[in-house]
Amino acid sequence: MFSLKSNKTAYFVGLNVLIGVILFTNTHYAFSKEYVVKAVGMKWKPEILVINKGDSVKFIGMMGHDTQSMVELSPQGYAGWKSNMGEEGFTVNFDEKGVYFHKCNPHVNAGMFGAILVSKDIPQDEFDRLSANSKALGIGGPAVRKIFKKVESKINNRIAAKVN
Ligand SMILES: [Cu+2]
Repeated sequence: MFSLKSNKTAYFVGLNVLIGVILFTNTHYAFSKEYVVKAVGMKWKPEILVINKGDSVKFIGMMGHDTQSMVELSPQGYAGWKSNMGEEGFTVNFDEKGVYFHKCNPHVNAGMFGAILVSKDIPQDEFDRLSANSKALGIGGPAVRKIFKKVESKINNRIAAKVN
């Protein structure tokens, strides 16, 4: 009798822990959003996307396109991504804040670049590093710098720095 009751207690404690883990896991996913970037003609729509840490981005409309992150215009040490040509629904998870530029390899000459901002809080020194790298770009440089100007206008602390 005693051992049966004890087993029941252990069972309920175990069940509660399990439910707790499930709720915690679901809560994590409930706050993460999936965004879409679509290849339209030789442009990415939206060209600049602002998301939060933990969100993901899915690339669609990929027939005749690919997507690759730009190492020199991503956070330092970021491993990067590269889809296959025409890979529909290629998805990237963003776990670190920062600015991530991406390109479509067949259309770099047409200026098919985009930027994903994971949070608008980009430290000034990181902004300066990216700015210097954008100026050093060869092919696609002018197109990237045009997008970089728009990125600058979206960053919180950059605007604050200008006001001061
Ligand atoms: Cu393309």
